[in-house]
Amino acid sequence: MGTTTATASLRQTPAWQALEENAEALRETHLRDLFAADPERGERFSIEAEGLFLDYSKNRITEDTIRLLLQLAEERGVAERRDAMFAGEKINVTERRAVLHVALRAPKGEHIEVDGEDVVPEVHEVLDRMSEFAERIRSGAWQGHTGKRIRNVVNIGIGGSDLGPVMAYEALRYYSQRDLTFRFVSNVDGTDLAEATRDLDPEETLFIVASKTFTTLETLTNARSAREWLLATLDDEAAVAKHFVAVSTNEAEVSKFGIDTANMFGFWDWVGGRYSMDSAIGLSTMIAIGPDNFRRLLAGFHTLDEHFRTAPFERNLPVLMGLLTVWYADFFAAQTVAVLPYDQYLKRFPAYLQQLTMESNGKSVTLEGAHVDYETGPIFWGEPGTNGQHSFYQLIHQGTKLVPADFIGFSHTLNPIGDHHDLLMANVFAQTEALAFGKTPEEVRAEGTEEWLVPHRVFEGNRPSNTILADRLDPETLGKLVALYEHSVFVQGVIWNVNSFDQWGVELGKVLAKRIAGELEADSEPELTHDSSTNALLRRYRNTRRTS
Ligand code: G6Q
Repeated sequence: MGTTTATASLRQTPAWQALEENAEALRETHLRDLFAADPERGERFSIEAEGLFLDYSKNRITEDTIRLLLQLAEERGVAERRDAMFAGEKINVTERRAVLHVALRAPKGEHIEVDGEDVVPEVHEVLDRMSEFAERIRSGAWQGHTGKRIRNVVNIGIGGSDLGPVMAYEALRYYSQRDLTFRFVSNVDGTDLAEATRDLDPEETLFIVASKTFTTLETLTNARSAREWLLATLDDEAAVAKHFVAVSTNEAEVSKFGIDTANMFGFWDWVGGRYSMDSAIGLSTMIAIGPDNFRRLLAGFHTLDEHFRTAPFERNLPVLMGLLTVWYADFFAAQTVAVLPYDQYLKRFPAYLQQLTMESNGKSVTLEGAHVDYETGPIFWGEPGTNGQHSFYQLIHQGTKLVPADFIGFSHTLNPIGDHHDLLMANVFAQTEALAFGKTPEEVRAEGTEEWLVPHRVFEGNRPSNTILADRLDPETLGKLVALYEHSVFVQGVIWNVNSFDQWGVELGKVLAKRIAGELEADSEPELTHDSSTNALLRRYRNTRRTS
């Protein structure tokens, strides 16, 4: 577990101290000056690997910064911990689990062991079963209880069992079978299920209940109500077998719910919820895009895994991106990172990344349980461009907060219509340029602006961004992009010496709500022993619910 250096206080490491000095020296340096001093800067701070091009030159860094960040990665043992993850060591120490999402996309024939057992054959066994099932749905061979073919697929899951599937479905919609309808139900708010099913024919609807534990309140509540909805029309318990399948690690709970375990697709405790979109949790994705495209998605993930595992750190995309995130969070007090995909299909990508990054690195104790004395995971947020430009970009350009941003764009669009794509991409380049270089008072005056208006129209610039370009949004590319962020998160977690793979904050919510739900549902006034605010809120809710 860890290297000796990783347990030393982060702030005391030589690289950290040198980085503090480097940041101090750069505090007043403008990107304008950095670019003016080095005509090659754009090329110097760009790399291309595995079909992804990363331009990180518009960051507030020098070659010294990168050298020191790489030194920090070395001092913190990033390579050793990466190798421990790939080797199946139980690096998720608080849950005593291996962390092996990389095994989900390992090609047949590779060996990855957990507790002395090669897990790759099992992974492919499940993939083969999923493929067979997906083909039966896609071809119409799988019939519902009344003999009709399935036309609607509803994934019921939450968190990691929802965000990956919904993001991947939206991202790869272009490749989806268009005579199938996909819906995703996550919220325990009955509105979610009601709106998702209101126009569907139960005879043509398949529910995928996706839950690693199969004990999650939201998912089981939705699944039970979905079963009632189905049986209200089909009126025969036997229909459940034709209209419900499960994705889970918990066979006992699946069968207790009434789903035939022959229709269950399994995965393993070494797959974290937010790292599970390429396990059986991706069944809805596979039905949508087909098994071949799903395997292309996995191949993309694997390509980036291999890159992360083998590329030298100075040319390693997730290492560089992870280090830059640490750089702004810890040395420039940046509280957030904006993710701005210029592709409508990636509209749920920021939401997906929010869970991946914030649930992973939103931690404040080290692996050894000590409180950190430095900043850890920043807030991730974003919207697809160009929509964000017409709302919150104002703050990024002229506000008082530093918001490092990742711009993501593609050379080719999947929907060539007129000059839309050039216009879209023109905005990517224009935005990153404006953020970096801004507009000086002299430039504003030269435009003929009246003096009193000048301060309002000045753009300080010096706002950092990364630009990630790829050829087109296909299944491989999506796999590479997700793996890029997964491994970037890993690198950050190692630097900060936190466990990126547990989520005790999520577990807390699961327990608390159960207790209060009992108090809300009790027939007679329960004795409330919360604080005075919570007690009063509960009483008020109980009373108003009764009277209205
Ligand atoms: C992910 C988290 C969390 C989890 C959900 C759903 O890393 O653990 O988001 O995915 O709470 O859990 P189940 O899949 O067990 O229903």
